[in-house]
Amino acid sequence: MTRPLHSSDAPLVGVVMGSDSDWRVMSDASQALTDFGVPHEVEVVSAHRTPDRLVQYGREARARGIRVIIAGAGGAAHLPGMLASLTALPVIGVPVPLATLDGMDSLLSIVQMPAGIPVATVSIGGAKNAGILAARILGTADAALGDRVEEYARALEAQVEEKNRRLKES
Ligand code: RP5
Repeated sequence: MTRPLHSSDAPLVGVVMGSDSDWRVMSDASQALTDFGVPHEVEVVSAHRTPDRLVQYGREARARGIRVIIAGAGGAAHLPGMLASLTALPVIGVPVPLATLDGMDSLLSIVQMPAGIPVATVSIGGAKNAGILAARILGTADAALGDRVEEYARALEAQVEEKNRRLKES
């Protein structure tokens, strides 16, 4: 699954995170996108430490050709919601677990958005699913990518069938 989505390498997904310390989790999103052949960019954008950068990123992403934003942050995780308020692009939020509170604080900071400004929140630490969800969204308008997403789901299904077969044999 390493074929590029388009001939150009222009990023279609922006993977952003509040700190480089979030990369241990967010790299899974980047890996999933790479596996599906989706060109993407990776940036540190902090809602609290770099507010001007946050506004610029959110306001310019769509015009730059980005189609989906994956935003991960820990603790007082305002990055996904603030980005969603600055752009019409779909935003997928990843609650990053920190040492304290096990990521519940991140989850609640991201998931409880006011009506009108949605963030599609994945599970705590669920960056891989965020990458797959972005591929699914882009796959609605790109048949080849949609096919790769479907192949992936079929492969998972086959793995379970194989495990069942072995279980019955043992
Ligand atoms: C959040 O604060 C970041 O998203 C990160 O999860 C957390 C800690 O950041 P560092 O102090 O490690 O840079 O805004």
